Amino acid sequence: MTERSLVLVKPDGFKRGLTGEVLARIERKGYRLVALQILTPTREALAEHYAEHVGKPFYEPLVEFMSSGPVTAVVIEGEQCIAGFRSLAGATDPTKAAPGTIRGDFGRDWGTPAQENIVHGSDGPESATREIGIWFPAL
Ligand code: RTP
Ligand code: MG
Repeated sequence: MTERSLVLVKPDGFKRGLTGEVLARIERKGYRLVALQILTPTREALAEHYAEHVGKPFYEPLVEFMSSGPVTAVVIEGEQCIAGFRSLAGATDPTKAAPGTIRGDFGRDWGTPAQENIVHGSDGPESATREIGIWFPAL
């Protein structure tokens, strides 16, 4: 089934110049880029985006990190691209992510001081619709 997913190149990925690398991997996989913007997320947008994590111990450091600089927000489209992009991204903790995945190849510094793992990808069809609405209200 053709799906859309919301991908973020997080501030660590952006700062390290990995945006093109992430986009290249998405395109190489055969997914299409539907919309793209560079912006520094507000705390308000992040509270919506990370609604499921509000109140968890890692929430505050996560928002600090995510609002610390520009991110690239991207809507991708393709056959089962939600699960497919999460495979490309690899495990949440970059020290456990397999080599060949974005987080396995480039992620580091887990927990010091924030949970830096290069990318975000929607985790299901409902999250994807909800998150695309937050970052791209016009879509
Ligand atoms: P994402 O949402 O960024 O694609 O990552 P995910 O689904 O693999 O991970 P999720 O559980 O949704 O967590 C969102 C982000 O919060 C940070 N995090 N830190 N235990 C921790 O310290 C912890 N757990 C999560 C990470 O930046 C993670 O990507
Ligand atoms: Mg998640």
